[in-house]
Amino acid sequence: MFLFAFNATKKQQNTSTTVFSKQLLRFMTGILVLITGTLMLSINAQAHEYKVGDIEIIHPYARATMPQQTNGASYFNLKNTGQRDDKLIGIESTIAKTVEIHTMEMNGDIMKMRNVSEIVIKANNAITMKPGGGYHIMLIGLSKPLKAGDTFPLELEFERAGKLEVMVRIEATPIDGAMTEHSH
Ligand SMILES: [Cu+2]
Repeated sequence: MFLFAFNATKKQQNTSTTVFSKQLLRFMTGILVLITGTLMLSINAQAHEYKVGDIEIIHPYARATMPQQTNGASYFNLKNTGQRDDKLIGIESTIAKTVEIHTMEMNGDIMKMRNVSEIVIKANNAITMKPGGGYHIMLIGLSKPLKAGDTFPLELEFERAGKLEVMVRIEATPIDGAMTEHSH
């Protein structure tokens, strides 16, 4: 009787050890997956940068479009690491008939887009483009729909730093994104 009880306790201990190590293994695997994922992401982000003179273009991307959509938009971060102001004065692409620099501002309740001829990037400063406000690159008359996973070239011209070609990555559009942002 006494022996039996002892055995039972021992068995329980073994089981709980097994359960514990299984959980630990799962936890460790989870951590590993997380670390690997983070590493790959940061390598990806680092690889997607372009530089000409003091100007850096970081992560140029565009939102995927629907087949019937004729216009699209591209965004990137602009950085001027130099001691003098520079200007983005020209932009071209084979992906669209016309490429324009737009700003988007709230005018009361109405979102208004305006075509501007240049973007000034102040010395030691950065400009972040993102959907929903501020600057974006408008692609008017797309030669083909923008498909997530594809890339297309964008030729940028800066007054001081000169010309730079970047590859724009097309990213999936969030469900409610495209319609509200880029209906002219
Ligand atoms: Cu626009």
